[in-house]
Amino acid sequence: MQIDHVTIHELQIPLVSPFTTSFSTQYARTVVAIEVAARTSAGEVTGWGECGALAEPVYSEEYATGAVDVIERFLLPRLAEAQRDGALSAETCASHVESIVGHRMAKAALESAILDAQLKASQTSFASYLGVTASSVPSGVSVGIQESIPRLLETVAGYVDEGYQRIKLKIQPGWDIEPVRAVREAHPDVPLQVDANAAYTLVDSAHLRGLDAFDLLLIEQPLGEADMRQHAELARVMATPMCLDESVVSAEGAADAIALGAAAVINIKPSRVGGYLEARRIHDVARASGTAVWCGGMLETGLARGANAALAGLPGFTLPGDISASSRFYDRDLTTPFVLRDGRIDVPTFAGLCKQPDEAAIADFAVDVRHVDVS
Ligand code: SMG
Ligand code: MG
Repeated sequence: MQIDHVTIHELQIPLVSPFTTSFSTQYARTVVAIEVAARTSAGEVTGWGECGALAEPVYSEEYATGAVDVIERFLLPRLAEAQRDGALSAETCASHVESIVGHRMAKAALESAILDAQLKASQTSFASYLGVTASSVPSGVSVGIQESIPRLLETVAGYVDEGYQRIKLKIQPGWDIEPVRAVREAHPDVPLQVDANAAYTLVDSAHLRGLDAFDLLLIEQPLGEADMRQHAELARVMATPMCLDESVVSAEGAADAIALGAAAVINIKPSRVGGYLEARRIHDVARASGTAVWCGGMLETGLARGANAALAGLPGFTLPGDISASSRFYDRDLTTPFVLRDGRIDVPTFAGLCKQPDEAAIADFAVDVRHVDVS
């Protein structure tokens, strides 16, 4: 395929309610969406890709306007150069931008847009590209830190009533044992897990062991992003399975985490690891060693939610993902909404990676639009 133009959309989409984690409260989602206009043997196609970076570098170093900058100034010129020598494909995209260090979320957005165009051109769904035969995947929901335990119980009860099959509670020092106990008492059988987004240190080991009483599926990223060895140490003293999110950004890193005993479970977020192709490699590495994985989320819009559902149809994804309905975060999504059916999200059958965006929504939420010529 040959790409002539790329449009970088920066959008701001309001959330249905504020989402508080140990590192921030999000009131709206700043989304960078990449639109590529490609010429293929099947004619002209448009591909879309969504960037996982938040507005500020608080989850990882990447942030939305930084991603726009790196895509425009560093990634697209390399892609333009590469396609002068031959046709582009999603499978070669990463190799053309590998001289740029890091910026995996920016790279993932670009690779996704190219993969979307490629799959649309060949009339292939992302599920069949992956070899996924599942028609739906179980849906979990991530519940932010609330102002009080009664408010938390109300929120969780609402999600359980909607049919969500697993509840993940965000925790931080001062909001951990008691909220988890309250939810476990109210819902003795609900699959439950917690996510600290790196809010603790090893000094907190004895305190964190208090969570072992609540039959949790896992504890996600209690310690810092760089603390792989310390996670292994904490895993040895806790009964709750250790899950890494922020610390695993590649298949090599996943292999190290598993070998060190730092991860009994891995949260695979395609955006965090540089795209869906690397996400599949992490799945393969984990599966070969019997390590469970599940699909994480970055409050994806309809542009990426379906691709996450397809990925989660791979056989190693044995735990429900943070793949909730559009309505969990958005009153108005960028596409027709993803809905829950019996606590599950359908694996898309349309050609490509992304649902067709609603152009009016893209225009209404636009903060900045840049056109880049890459011919
Ligand atoms: O997309 O359902 C979702 C959000 C899931 O909790 C979620 N993501 O660390 O796993 C995580 C967080 C990162 C984003 S917090 C703003
Ligand atoms: Mg997490």
